[in-house]
Amino acid sequence: MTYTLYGAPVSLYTGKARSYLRSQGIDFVEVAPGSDRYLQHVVPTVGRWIIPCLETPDGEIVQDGADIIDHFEKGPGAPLRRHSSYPESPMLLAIAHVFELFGGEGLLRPAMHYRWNFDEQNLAFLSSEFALLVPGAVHDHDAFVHNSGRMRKAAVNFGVTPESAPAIEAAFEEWLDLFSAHLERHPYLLGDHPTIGDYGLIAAMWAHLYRDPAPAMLIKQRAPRVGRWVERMTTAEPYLHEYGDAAGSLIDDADLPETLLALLRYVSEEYLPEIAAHVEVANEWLADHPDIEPGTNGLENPAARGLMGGRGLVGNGAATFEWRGQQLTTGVMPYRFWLMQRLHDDVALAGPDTQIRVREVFSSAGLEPLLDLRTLRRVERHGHLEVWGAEAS
Ligand SMILES: N[C@@H](CCC(=O)N[C@@H](CS)C(=O)NCC(=O)O)C(=O)O
Repeated sequence: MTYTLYGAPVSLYTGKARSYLRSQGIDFVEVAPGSDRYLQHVVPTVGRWIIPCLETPDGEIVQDGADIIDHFEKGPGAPLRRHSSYPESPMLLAIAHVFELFGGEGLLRPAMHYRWNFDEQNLAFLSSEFALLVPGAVHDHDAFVHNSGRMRKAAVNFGVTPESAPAIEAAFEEWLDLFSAHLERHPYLLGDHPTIGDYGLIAAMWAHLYRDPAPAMLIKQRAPRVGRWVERMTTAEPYLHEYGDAAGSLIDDADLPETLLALLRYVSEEYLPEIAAHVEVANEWLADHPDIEPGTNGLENPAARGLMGGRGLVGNGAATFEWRGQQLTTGVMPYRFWLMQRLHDDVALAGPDTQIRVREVFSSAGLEPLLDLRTLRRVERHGHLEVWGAEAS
């Protein structure tokens, strides 16, 4: 029953899937995307070069970190996992969704900044690590420096500029302090075992922010407890040391710790204006493109990830918003709306009293608007791509 994870140590989204597989004790091997099997079978199956992809023992290919998790949470892999990553409490579930979204998408700014703007500390490491994408490739440092220009430039799409850099660092240090304070009492975001909130956070926090040398040094010096959470998220065995024999239960949803509310407040300041601006731009674009067939994304290149094609480059599907006293412009990616819908859908399933309580908690953290952001058409995943659903009636 061995699964194959196609991914790479340097890859942000592979980190989410790998962390899940490890912490759930699932038997898997990781294979590079430069392998023949990936290039000749997986890429044609999913329609684009993208990692992570999972190949099941039956030969099914699952693309996307959240879909890989759901293969074990809600699909045929369920008997293999140790515990569910979706909290039963609708309140905790809503909070877990927030951090799945924020970790995978809202922490991309520090992830890109600390990866690409610290050459002295990072470059030799990155050059060696990127060579791992292609098995047997000769490590050519100069070629890497030349080729990495595209990725370096892509950082701009996430709002990383010389002007925003100091505030990105201040914001990330604030994040480390708040998360560290929370981890003083809790081994994971919502208690004694990881949830989809932790798996979202580990995306940015692993490959970029804990493995790359410059931010690793920062975390180890400033927030060692966060570093141990990262290590805990990447082991199959219990790694709980300072928490003693944690009972395995999640926190009480009627008594949310102040440190968790502080993290939610941080998300509202750090990410709410951005995702709200993205929804607005997407809705303008959808209003201008009423004829997109449901089940397609209306793009010339259907494999493109940005709203208007390409990679969401600034000037081509980008949104501008206020962040820490400056204007930032970032690329709009429909994938984020799909993650946000998972929050909306689960909140909608809760009873009326619970929904009121969720609103109260979100409102106290300044996050209530996140519950009401809607694109004119839902994002669906179809044929391994993000596509637009039917017009809302
Ligand atoms: N939401 C996606 C995102 C995957 C993703 O963006 N992967 C990156 C590597 S970390 C990638 O494959 N990029 C290739 C490209 O942009 O061409 C998932 O989890 O599958």
